[in-house]
Amino acid sequence: MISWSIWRIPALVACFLLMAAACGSDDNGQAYEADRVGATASASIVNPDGDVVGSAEFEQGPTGVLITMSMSGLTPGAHGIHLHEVGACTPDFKAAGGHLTATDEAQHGLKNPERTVDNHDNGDLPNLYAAADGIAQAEFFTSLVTISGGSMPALLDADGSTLVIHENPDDHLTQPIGGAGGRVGCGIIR
Ligand SMILES: [Cu+2]
Repeated sequence: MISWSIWRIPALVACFLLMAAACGSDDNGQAYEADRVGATASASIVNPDGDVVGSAEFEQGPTGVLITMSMSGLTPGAHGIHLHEVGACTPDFKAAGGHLTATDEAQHGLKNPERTVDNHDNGDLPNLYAAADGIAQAEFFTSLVTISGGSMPALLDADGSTLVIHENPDDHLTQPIGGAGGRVGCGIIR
């Protein structure tokens, strides 16, 4: 009888967790599809000539998405890097559209004092730094997007999304892209 009871406890906990994962709700009681923890995506990053110059892996964690990437052929130093709203890099990188956001009123910039949880630019990330040889390796974490939907805008939504690398640093303040300049790398997230 004792061993049966001990076995029952984790089973009941597991059932509860499964129910919670299948049907979450926010503070307002609105149901949303829970983030699929462990969901993954990846992107092959090309330069404006279409040559593959890097790659990125995306993994959904319980509170956000971990991005692991490597890239070569960059000018040394800081480069703005963002999640853009359309999964396209051709005919040129403008096809990637603007940043992935949940509102047209989105405020760009991690240091922007006008920014709130209701209007942040979901595509924002810290800068990517390339070494003297043009190689950059980085891990980023963002709680402002999801891989496939749930609490935040999805990378793999109907029109997809892209990881875009800019020629200059993002100052994390200036609208709409932190003064990061042209687009030197683009990867469709799949
Ligand atoms: Cu950008």
